[in-house]
Amino acid sequence: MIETKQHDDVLEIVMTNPPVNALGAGVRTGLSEAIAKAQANPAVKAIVIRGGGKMFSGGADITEFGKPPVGPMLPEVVDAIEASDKPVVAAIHGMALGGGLEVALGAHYRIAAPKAKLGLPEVLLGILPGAGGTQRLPRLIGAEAALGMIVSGSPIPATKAAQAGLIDRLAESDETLGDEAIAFARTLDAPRRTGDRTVSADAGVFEKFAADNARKIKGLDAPKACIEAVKAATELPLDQGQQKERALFMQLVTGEQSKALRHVFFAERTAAKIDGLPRDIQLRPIRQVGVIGAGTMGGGISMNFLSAGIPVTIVEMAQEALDRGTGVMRKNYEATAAKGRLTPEQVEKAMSLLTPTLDFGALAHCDLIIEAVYENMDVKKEIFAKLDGIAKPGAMLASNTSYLSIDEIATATKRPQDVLGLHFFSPANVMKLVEVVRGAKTAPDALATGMALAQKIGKVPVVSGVCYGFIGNRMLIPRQTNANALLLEGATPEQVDRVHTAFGMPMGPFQMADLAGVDIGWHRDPERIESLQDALCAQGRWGQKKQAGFYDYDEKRKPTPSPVVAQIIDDFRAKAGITPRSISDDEIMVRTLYTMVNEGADILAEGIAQRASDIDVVWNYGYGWPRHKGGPMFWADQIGLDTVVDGLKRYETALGGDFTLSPLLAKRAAEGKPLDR
Ligand code: T1G
Repeated sequence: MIETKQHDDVLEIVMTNPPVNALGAGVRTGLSEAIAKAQANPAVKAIVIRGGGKMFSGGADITEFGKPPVGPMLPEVVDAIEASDKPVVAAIHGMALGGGLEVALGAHYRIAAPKAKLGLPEVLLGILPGAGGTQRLPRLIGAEAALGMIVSGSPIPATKAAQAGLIDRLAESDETLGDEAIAFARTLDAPRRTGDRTVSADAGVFEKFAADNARKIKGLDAPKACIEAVKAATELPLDQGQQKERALFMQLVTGEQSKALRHVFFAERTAAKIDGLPRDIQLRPIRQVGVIGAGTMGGGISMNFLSAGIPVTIVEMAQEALDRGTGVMRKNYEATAAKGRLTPEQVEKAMSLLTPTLDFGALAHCDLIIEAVYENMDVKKEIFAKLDGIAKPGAMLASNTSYLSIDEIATATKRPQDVLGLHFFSPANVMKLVEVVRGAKTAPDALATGMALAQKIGKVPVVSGVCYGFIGNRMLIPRQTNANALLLEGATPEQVDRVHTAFGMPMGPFQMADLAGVDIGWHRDPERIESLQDALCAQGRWGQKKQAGFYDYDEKRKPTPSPVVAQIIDDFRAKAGITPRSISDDEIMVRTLYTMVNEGADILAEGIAQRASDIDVVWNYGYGWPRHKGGPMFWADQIGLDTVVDGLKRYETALGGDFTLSPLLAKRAAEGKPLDR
């Protein structure tokens, strides 16, 4: 956990707790003992603390939260470092995050390798830096800069940290850091305690910061507490400020929001594991990707690979479509560059890796080919049959289908073992989620390669079995069915959507329909009007793209309730003989959110999802589920599965004959156990 090395009169203390040097009890004990021993050792004139392996430290051991505390606690260890009578230098490479950076803040001096990153991401876990970070960081870089780092949770590069005064020196490289730190320590003859400093701030700084960030921190407990703790640093001496920090930390770490955010942190990492497959399974090399279809999805999918430096051959049927598709890709890159997130050179580099062609045969040299064409089974099977004759042996053949059966698509080939689903979410170059769909015959190495590749291009992959809509879109079905029914029964689109946005979703079912396109899946026959969707589409109300859908939109796409839609709904009610009634928010919540949980329980019971937490990852990264509520399955456990079951039973008449209560949900509710046993 801790190794020490004596370099003449400098003691080097190395934290060794792979993979991230999490500051678990063993590391804390070792650090504490090493610092204490050094005080009593006359041969030690100065101390260097660094991390073994790939980073300084990823912070406190999050797996310890919620368990009985084991001393020494991190604040004590950091205080002991700062109290050292011999100068202490923190030598930082890789990442110094959370408690890891707080250890470095307890040191008297800091030197970092040029590519190192330093941050206090606790707020992303629903907590705050609880080992003095809210008190020492402001004393080093000022209250406003500290507020920015602590409330955003975003790490900063070592170069910026040097400019801010957070570190004293930049080393030449990772490789020279150790020696440079020891040499630096040797030049020091006294400690320089950050806690001895004071920091002041104009009174309005904190209120202004809170007001400027109001939208971002709305409904979240941790950011407010971070602001309060940093404010305390400008008003109180270190020890009192630390007491304030500790009190706020304890409130947050035991709160529902932090439990949910920690759940998502681990759920995302667990989702990357495929039960039953060895973690070191041999992956297929993917050097060249082929994409069929240069539409919105094909273009977005291609950008993910190009941005990761993987060449893409993109195929279309007609030159005009090909040119339009590649033009949109370039425009998207240039828009990102305009925001300073890409350099023009990076744009050109990415686009240089793209080979647009009308020649289907050009896919023969690809290691992975992703079909992203019209959502029609016959079209897809025709394409896969052609691919079967063109793709090289061992090439992976993926469909981006969002609903259809990968097993049926695979029957169009003689290589079902190479066929899988890679379901990207629109806009594919932005949304992090990829559902990696395993067919009945998908080879384990193909599945594992799909998962690893998704991570390589910066996505969050989740394994899904084959069913209509896989995990996320299948759960949308009961939500949308009930949302539409609620309109006919008396609710308005804005009432249904408000329940969802008040819950924390970025948008409600009807806002989402307008964004995605009301005409998705429409039969295109304006004479055939059998549903609200038909009625809207027949009048050209296809959503935001037509400035009219369930809402009216101005040129800035600002939505307003539509009297036309209200009339369409009224006409539909009259035709169906429905007398509108007042609909409560509770009924909307149950019929559109509890039914999603019910569907998720079936998805779990059928083995379509490996774990309930995988379903949560799908909803966090594919649909913007509020992270501080963990995900639909975590949230259901938090409010109580019996609450969910009781709610569904309360509205079983309105839910109608098509609705069936998930046996797994009913069972777990009766047992008082969570869905993920
Ligand atoms: N504690 C416990 N386990 C951790 C961990 C942590 N802090 N960080 C990572 N792991 C596990 C992770 O679950 C995974 O496990 C493995 O390490 C590799 O992680 C008092 C209270 C550091 C940037 O929020 O952001 O300090 O799946 O796949 O991509 O103020 O991990 O292999 O079994 O993410 O190289 C604050 C959280 C804690 C940083 C590395 N620190 N970690 O990314 O590896 S609270 C954080 C990360 C705190 C103090 C407070 C990333 C990383 P498994 P990985 P990576």
